[in-house]
Amino acid sequence: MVKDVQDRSIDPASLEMLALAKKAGIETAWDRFEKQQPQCGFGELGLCCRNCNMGPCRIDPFGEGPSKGVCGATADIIVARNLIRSIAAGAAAHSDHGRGVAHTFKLMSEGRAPSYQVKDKAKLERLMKEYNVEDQIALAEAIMAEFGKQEGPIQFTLRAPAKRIELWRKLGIDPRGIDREIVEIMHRTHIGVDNDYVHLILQGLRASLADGWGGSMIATELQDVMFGTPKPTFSEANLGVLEPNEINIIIHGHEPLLSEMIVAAASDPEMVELAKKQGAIGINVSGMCCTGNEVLMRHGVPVAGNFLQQELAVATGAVEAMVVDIQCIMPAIGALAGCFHTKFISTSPKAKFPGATHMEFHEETALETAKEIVKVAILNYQNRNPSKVHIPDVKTKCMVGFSVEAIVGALGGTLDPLLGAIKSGAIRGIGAVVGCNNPKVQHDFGHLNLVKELIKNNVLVVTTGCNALACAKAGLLLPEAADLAGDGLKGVCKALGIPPVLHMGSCVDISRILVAAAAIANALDIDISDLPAAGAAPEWMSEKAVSIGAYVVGSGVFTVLGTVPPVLGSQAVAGLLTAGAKDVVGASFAVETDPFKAASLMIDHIDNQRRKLGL
Ligand code: SF4
Ligand code: MSK
Repeated sequence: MVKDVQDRSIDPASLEMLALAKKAGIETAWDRFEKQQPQCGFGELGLCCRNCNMGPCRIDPFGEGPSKGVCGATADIIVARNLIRSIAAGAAAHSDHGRGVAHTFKLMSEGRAPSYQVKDKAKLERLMKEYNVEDQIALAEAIMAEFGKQEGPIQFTLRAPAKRIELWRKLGIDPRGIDREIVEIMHRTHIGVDNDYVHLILQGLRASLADGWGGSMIATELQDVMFGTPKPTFSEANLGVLEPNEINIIIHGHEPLLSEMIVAAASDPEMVELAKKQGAIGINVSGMCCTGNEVLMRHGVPVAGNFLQQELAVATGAVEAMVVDIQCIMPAIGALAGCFHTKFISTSPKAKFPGATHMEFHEETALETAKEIVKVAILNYQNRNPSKVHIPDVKTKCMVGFSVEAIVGALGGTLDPLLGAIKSGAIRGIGAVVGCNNPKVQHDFGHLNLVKELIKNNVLVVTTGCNALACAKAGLLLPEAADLAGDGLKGVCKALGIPPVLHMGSCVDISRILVAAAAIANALDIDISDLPAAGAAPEWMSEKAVSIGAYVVGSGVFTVLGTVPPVLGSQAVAGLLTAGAKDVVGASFAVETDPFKAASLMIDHIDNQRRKLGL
């Protein structure tokens, strides 16, 4: 547990704001985390069950109290059920995001969402070919049907290497439909249904695969079609991107459906004129969390920070509006915004918050609503209290937007130079580092130290989500960061003019990493589980991260978690995840809270894989 404010983060902008918040008596997630101590020991071990009203039941981990719930459920059953319910929630969140994007794509295709257009025609055509359909509406219908499919396969799962698909089918974990697998978890974990921990975990893997190769991949692909496939671009990151003399609008959450429109509305000359009339010199839109990643990589919109910085951004007193959609938005923002002039504006029909003004966003009228929101922010400028404004003078340049297409482009149109560098050992392997922040660990410490260790040891890092934003703030997304890399990786980066840490996007864009892994495995004629690659989520906290971890392992990639998942109450489940899974799906989890040791585990794994491949 972190006690001293100065130990809460390693990010200088956050530390500056945390000191200010302490002085001003502003409560943050770190304070609330401390007030929660000690957190429930049964919950931490996954040993508490509330699945029926004979409970709640809990199992005594020391063997002195009850060893079974009222129904007879053991620790193994309870831990497995709790874990896969988290997977169901995470897969549902990503996939419902994907469904929202697919729905907008369908409306756009039918001419009913005039604010949206096709920006990547080539990708659209590739998708139509993949789905074997003749027109855009048929594609929209086929993709929408993936959610309610009963028998599978989900089309994009066929992008996995043949050996992987064969394994999924043999194990019975090839997903049949996105919604079906999530619903089946809820059914199987109801009292008195599935009570075999291995069988439960396999269903968790199946639902997670429906997320990674289904819902998340649909979100990524259709976002690229509608908003453009990211290309390398430069921008800036951290709280210093807020402008003292401009209207500051922060877009926070996950769906680019909204943030794209806010970005467009804020550049409307009428809006800029109105801002000037209010005495501001312009309108400054910046992002936060994954919707921040979306507009960062497509438009170079600066990003104010990652998950744990959302309250700190409001505490700068310089934010006219924090506009949110779905996921990772703290309900605490409402009360905090009330201490400043900040308008907290919710927009999703799915997500309302205490203290927020709800301006509901619909695809048919998206740009109009976005303009109304921007106008509310502009008119709020006059309410800013200059004596409460404090913007840390901390921001860093970053290079972002490495979609798979962009990586292939940077390599000269083929994966061969990358494969050559891996074979020669110049690049030892690939590390996928992703995930959230969590006040259980020092903010950004796990992210940055793990990534730095990996690149120092010639592991090329691909990143998304809040890890990507931590790396952006620390300058690791710049080509110059190659100087921190080992000689081999440094040489490759310098030759190609790329950073040693490649920003691949938001959380749903981990699907890009799956596509890249499949392409490399296919090129080498091996399975993903044979690649010299490893994954990590050093500061994860969300249920989406549980689903991500499960589909990454289910796809064959060894993954290290930096915060402890609530599974240690069952030795059997913990053993299955950290060892047994290797014999089943060819990959397993490790838990390591020390990022330096986590890096060693990943590097050892990569070296073993290299040896097995004869490299
Ligand atoms: Fe207790 Fe079983 Fe009900 Fe869970 S399902 S609350 S273990 S009786
Ligand atoms: S935003 S899920 S805190 S990565 Fe995707 Fe960051 Fe985790 Fe949310």
